[in-house]
Amino acid sequence: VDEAYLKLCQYILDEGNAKGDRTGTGTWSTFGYQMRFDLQEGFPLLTTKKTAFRLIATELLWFLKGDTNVKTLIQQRNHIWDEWAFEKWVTSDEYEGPNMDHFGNRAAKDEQFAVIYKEQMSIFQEKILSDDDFAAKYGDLGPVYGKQWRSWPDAEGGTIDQIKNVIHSIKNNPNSRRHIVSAWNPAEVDDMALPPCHTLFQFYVADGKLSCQLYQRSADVFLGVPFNIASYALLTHLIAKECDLEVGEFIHTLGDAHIYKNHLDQVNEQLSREHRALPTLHLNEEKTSIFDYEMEDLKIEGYDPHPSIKAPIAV
Ligand code: THF
Repeated sequence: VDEAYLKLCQYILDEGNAKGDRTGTGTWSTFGYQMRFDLQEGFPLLTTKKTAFRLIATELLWFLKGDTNVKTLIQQRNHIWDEWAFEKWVTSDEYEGPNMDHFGNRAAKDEQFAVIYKEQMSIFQEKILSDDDFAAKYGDLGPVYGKQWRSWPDAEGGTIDQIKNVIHSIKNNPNSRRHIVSAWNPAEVDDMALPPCHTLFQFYVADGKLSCQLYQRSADVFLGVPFNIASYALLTHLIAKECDLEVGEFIHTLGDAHIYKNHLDQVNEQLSREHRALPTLHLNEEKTSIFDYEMEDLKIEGYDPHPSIKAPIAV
């Protein structure tokens, strides 16, 4: 896993285009790239940098439950979606605190502002946890992954459960070429805090094994991609178990794959490290439905990574 991932990093450094972006951070970027991971070789959690499986798993379970509110994540000490909810709050007319325009960029460059931002962010997190009305209004990210996966609006005023349907089709018609889940709903993209980066995934059954391919339109290679690989690998394990199949490959297809300019030192540090043996994933055998898993049901064993490498997230 680390070899394929670091090869992508090196490729972007060697061949990437200098490209501006929505967040104003600046990137090195390439378009169209594919990696393949054999899930039989171990669980694909990077070993050249400690990668937080707990955050990846709680996020995936949050998607699978159809949840779109960051409150559930914050309750589990998972803060990877906070910035997008915070953005909604600080740009609303109810917000009366110090100006937070472009908070992501400014916090990365200006230490004094970073202190003020952290203060506002913790007030926000506290309010989400303690005030249900506030959480309902500002914790919700709009019709993001959880909503599209579990209740995509149909033309008759009902909803479509894409996860339930794809499990049904894998079980009943494994050879189908239509095992697809789409998060990209053009009618609702404008209402989402962030349009889905993982736009569409497809499953494939051969030889008693379940494979998954993801098309990711935009890939933050240093911070996001290590999470994304492990997340879809975990999803493939959960669906395979539900369908009585072994795991096959995870194929990761990237659109705009970019390294933010303020992640270059971190990438170079990681490129200098040697990879180690992959961990293994253990699922609670007693769980019978993919919708019933909790964090305690998912265990990673034999994970011995190099230390984590901190980097600012672009918002
Ligand atoms: N926006 C951007 N710019 N990059 C992304 O990867 C991204 N995501 C999700 C939504 N918007 C995105 C959120 N996923 C981290 C990792 C994944 C995220 C968001 C943040 C992160 O900061 N990880 C750090 C710290 C983790 C910790 O708190 O311990 C890390 O070192 O891994 C794409 O899915």
